Amino acid sequence: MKIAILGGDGFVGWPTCLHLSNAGHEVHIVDNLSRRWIDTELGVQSLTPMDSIQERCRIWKEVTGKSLRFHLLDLAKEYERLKQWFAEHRPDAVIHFAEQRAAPYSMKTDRHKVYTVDNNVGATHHVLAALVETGIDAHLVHLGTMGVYGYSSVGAPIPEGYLNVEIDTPTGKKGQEILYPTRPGSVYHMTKSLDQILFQFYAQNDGLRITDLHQGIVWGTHTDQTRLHPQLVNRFDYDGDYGTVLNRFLIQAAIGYPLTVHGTGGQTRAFIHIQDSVRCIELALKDAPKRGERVRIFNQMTETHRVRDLAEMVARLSGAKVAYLPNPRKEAEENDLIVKNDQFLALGLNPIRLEEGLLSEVVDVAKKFAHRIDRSRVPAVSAWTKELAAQVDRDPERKALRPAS
Ligand code: NAD
Ligand code: USQ
Repeated sequence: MKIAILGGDGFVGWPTCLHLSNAGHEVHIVDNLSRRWIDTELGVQSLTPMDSIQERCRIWKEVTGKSLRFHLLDLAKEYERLKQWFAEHRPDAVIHFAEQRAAPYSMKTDRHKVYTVDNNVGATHHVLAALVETGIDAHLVHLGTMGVYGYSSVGAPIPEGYLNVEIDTPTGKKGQEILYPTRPGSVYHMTKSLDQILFQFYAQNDGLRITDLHQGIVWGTHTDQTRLHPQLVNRFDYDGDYGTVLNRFLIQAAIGYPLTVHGTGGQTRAFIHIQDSVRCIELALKDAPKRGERVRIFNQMTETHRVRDLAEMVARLSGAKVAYLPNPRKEAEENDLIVKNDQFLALGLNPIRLEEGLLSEVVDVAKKFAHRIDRSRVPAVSAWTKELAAQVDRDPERKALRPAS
């Protein structure tokens, strides 16, 4: 297949490009490199040294003989160019990763909120409108988030996207299938909820074939292909805005930094290893919906864990200390989470479980590149409200974690 990978320079996008190119597909990366610019804005860098996207593609060709083509394009700002690109390249499938994906970044200031909504909703809508306008019958696979469901304890498993409800009508109860009600916990997660409505409309109105993958927190760093050469290494975010919880705990353990648990650590979240994430995308690609079918939604996660249990596990493994800090986010202190993921299991996914070997692999990567870590960028300082920001600022334990300036 000819596949356009939008956002193919990112943490999940890059290993997906390699995986699908390795499987024999013709892969085109479309990215505006905004994630690299955000690193510059925040004054941070990936833990792992990343080459330019052009150099990464050159190395892939050298190692495997396979081509990856890179196209610099801003999906949110360059609608006409995107349309032309689709008309010229006519991909069989489009995988859409190209959004601002950090909840803390989306909550930093009003400017960051506006950017995140404009970028994410703009990019998604432009892709949909351009597919309709160019008449390309490509399967669109979008990376959504488990966070659209929200994290209140409902006491029942979260279904894959849809909920059957009964509505009282004058002639009795009528059954209906609706999108599971969204309860996003950040501006970023809200954009993924908005994406869902856009998909529903374009599938229903224009017959677009769309799969939305509600993904949990991705952890780990290497996949089979990124291991092939040091310059194919994946990016690895550790900072307080882009680093995700388990990967953060693992680098913190590697550099002797106390594990930064927010609040009681009673938050339960869904997780998936990066290798499984790329496998799931391939499985979803092969199982395309037909024209006129409703949006296909998969829960792309393999296990759930409570944040404090993860911290204790990493502490046991590494001897790290655990720091319970005031939570900068407005989120439930404790929640249960049971998630259905039957569709991927039925398609043959054999999940990688969180286990010591893989955890140690990340700690080893972190130790190797520990000299690249700026400890002052480790604390999470973006707060969801001004009151939470003040609380976080007053906390003596957090102050103790800050390096002297
Ligand atoms: P990332 O930030 O590393 O990669 C996103 C890529 O998209 C970057 O290369 C960026 O430059 C590009 N991009 C952003 N806006 C663009 C635009 N307007 N035009 C062109 N390119 C643009 O993110 P990631 O961790 O690889 O996540 C990829 C997708 O998966 C995101 O949509 C995210 O919401 C979703 N997701 C990620 C995780 C996770 O734990 N990383 C979990 C669940 C879902
Ligand atoms: N947390 C800590 N300590 C930290 C960092 C985070 O306790 O140092 C807590 C947070 O308060 C939160 C939980 O860990 O309760 C998860 O935070 P996270 O930053 O790992 O994940 P999140 O903000 O939800 O976002 C990440 C990705 C996002 C994706 C989402 C999937 O950045 O792109 O959509 O995971 S999900 O969480 O399932 O919605």
